[in-house]
Amino acid sequence: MKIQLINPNTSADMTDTMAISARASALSSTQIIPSTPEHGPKSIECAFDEAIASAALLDLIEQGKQQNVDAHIIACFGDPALDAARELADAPVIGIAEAAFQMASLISYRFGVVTTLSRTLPTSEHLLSKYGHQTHCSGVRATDIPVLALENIDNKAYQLLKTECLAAMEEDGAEAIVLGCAGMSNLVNKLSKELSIPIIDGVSAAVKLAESLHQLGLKTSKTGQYGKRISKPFIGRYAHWTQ
Ligand code: 2AL
Repeated sequence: MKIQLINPNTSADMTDTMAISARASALSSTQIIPSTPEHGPKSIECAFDEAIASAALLDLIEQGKQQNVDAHIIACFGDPALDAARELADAPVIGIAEAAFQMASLISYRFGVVTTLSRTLPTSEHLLSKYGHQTHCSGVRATDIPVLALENIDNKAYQLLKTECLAAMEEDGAEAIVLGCAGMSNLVNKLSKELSIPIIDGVSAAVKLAESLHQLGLKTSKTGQYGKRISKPFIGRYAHWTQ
């Protein structure tokens, strides 16, 4: 099968990192097609970044559709434009936050989330509530590591991340930890070994869910909320969306 792996920020280095993680967890028959927008913020860390990144992200979903991909992954922990992408796509669209929460809830009664900036805490909290995982989350913790500092993470930042994971376990009672950024996907093995607790990376979780849905022949329902978008004229730079 073909999985389009969309990094909605414009950091090509981050796309490369997540593509390595995605390929490491994918079946050998799965083709991972990494995709980075040409326009938009270098990292997504607040509502403004998300809003600007969303239009380019939807263009990439359309591109993936033209390439007949079997699933799209939105690899940013805020799951930006996920509902809009599902309206556009026929194939499944999987956000890495939702994928990670789903996987974590299968192997732990309470999981913790360790993310980047404190500024992004409400985003994770809103998503937990939206997806119905709030009661199974022991808490969301921030490291205050900017997303772009994860590209070449130094030991100081890694220790910060590990400290928050330990605090999630010891103070909050987390039985598993969800890493709250696609740029952390390459740290999952090291953290798993050092902390002896399940560590869930949303990119790998999304790949495995995409493969499962494909093998079961399940696609996005086109009835109701994820039905086709409403036809109308679009003006100016969005004229290509006119139907
Ligand atoms: C993210 C992420 O996964 N990619 C990005 O640009 N921002 N998430 C986050 N919590 O900051």
